[in-house]
Amino acid sequence: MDSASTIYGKYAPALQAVLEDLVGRIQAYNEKEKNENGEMAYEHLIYRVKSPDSMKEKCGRKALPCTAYTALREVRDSIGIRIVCRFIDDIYVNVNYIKAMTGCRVIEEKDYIKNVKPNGYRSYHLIIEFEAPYEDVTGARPGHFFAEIQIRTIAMDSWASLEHQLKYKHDIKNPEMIVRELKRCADELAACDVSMQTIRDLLRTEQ
Ligand code: 0O2
Repeated sequence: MDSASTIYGKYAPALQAVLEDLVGRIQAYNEKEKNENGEMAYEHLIYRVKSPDSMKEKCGRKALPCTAYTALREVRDSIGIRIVCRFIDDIYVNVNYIKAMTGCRVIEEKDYIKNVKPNGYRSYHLIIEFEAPYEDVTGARPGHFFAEIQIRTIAMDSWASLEHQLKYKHDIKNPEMIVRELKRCADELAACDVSMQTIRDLLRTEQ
C-alpha cells in the first residue's frame, strides 16, 4: 500500500483528478484574461493533494478519527489550491471568478485581508464544494468533493511561507520578540501592497 492510500484509500486517484480539473479551469481563466485584457488574473498558482501525513496530523489536531470519511468530508482541504496575485484588487477578481464557476458552491469564506489575524496573516480563503464524475466517500457518483482555495498577493504569500517555517522552530530564545517582529513585517508588506495598488490605479487613469 503506498502512502497516499493510507488515509484516502481508494479515493486517492479521484482526488488527484478533481484537483487537476479545477486547476485546469483556473489556468484557462487566466489565459483568457491575458488574451482578452492583456493582463493576467494572477501571477502563479500552486496546488496539492494534502499529504497523508499532514492530513493525519490535522485529524489528530482536531481530535477527529483518522478515516477516509473524516479526511474527505469533515476536513475540507484535502484538495488545496493557492492563487498568488500581483495586486490586492486581483484577489477579489479571482474570488468572484471562483464563486461563479459552474457547479461550484462556496460553503465557507474567510477574508483575512479585511480581518487580519492577530499575528499579521493575510489571505482570502474559500472552501468550495462541487460535483465531479467520480465516486465519493459516501458512495455517490457523481460525487461531492471539497477544496480549499487560498488567494493572496505575492507579498502576503512570502510572509506566510516564512512564518510557516518559523512556526516549526522550537528553540527560539525570545519568541515574543519574534512574534512582534513578524507582525511588524506583515504590516510593512501590507503597506507596500497598498502602495503598489495605488501606483497601478494611477497608471491606469493616465492611460
Ligand atoms: P497547512 O499545513 O498549511 O495546510 P480549518 O482548515 O478550517 O480546519 P482553520 O485554522 O480554522 O482550520 O482554517 P483557516 O484559518 O482558514 O486556515 C487554513 C489554512 O490557512 C491553514 O491550513 C494554513 O495553510 C493557512 N493559515 C491559517 N492561518 C495561518 C497563519 O497564521 N500563518 C500561516 N503561515 N498560515 C496560516 P493548515 O491545515 O492549518 O496547515
